[in-house]
Amino acid sequence: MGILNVTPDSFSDGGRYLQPRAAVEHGLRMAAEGAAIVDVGGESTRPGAHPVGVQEELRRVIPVVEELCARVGAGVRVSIDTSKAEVAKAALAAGAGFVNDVSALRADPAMAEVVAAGGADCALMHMRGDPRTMQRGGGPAYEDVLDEVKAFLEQRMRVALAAGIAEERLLIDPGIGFGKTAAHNLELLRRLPELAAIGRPILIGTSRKAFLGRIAATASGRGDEPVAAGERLPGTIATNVLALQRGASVFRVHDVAPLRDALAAAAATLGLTWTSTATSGPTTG
Ligand code: PMM
Repeated sequence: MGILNVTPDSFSDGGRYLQPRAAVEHGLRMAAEGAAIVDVGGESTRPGAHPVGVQEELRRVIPVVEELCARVGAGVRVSIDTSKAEVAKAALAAGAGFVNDVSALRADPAMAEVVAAGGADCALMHMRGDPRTMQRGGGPAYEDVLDEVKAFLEQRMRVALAAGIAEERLLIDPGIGFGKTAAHNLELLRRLPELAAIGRPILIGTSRKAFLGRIAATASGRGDEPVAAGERLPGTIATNVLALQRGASVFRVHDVAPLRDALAAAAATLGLTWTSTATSGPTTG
């Protein structure tokens, strides 16, 4: 899953793809590099980000979704990264086939029905709080982060099923970096097989996230200041490869070509048959 943020303020690529033409070209490039899904988002979810109104979000994303859907080849799906039912509905009407809702159908009471009526695939992600507040204060606390995330995802799956979304359309995502400390993120990655027990494909998003910047800063003796987002590819590769080994099958990333090659090599080593469009084998079924 290639990330296409049509926003002025996303943490690593904000402002780069605000012009529809630049956004579409980048989406097509990621598809050509092997992304099976291109995830178009018009509202930043970085910590502290301010909400965007529905009209502004529609204005940013719909022209991009329309043109991408017309131009990506067969076998590549366009996803809409939104928590607003109106945006999801317009994107599905424009040809998108996947709704990536970081609120897991909580932010907008009309969202579940839109996904169900559109027959779309849907990623349910765990988040503590909302993007404005999730990393505030002394940091979030959990009794057992994996157990809480798992119980949340099971509960959101029940809500989705009750709204008429078909089970085979659902993916689950522990929400790396959303209301979690670095230690929580690492524990979730380590214990991913426990989430795989839910029985739905796992989507994982570690790409360029801050905890990788801090690990790299420590490793290279640069102190407490995280390395820049553009320097977090090695950590992105390491965590996605380990997530593959632990049962993830959809990898939301900025750098599609390097991740394609890393995941292919990892899958071959593990004896999995993985292409950028499918995983199967002993550990992922
Ligand atoms: N992370 C971001 C945005 N959307 N969606 C899912 N399902 N999982 C994630 O981990 C996730 C997401 C934040 O990253 P970005 O600002 O680079 O898009």
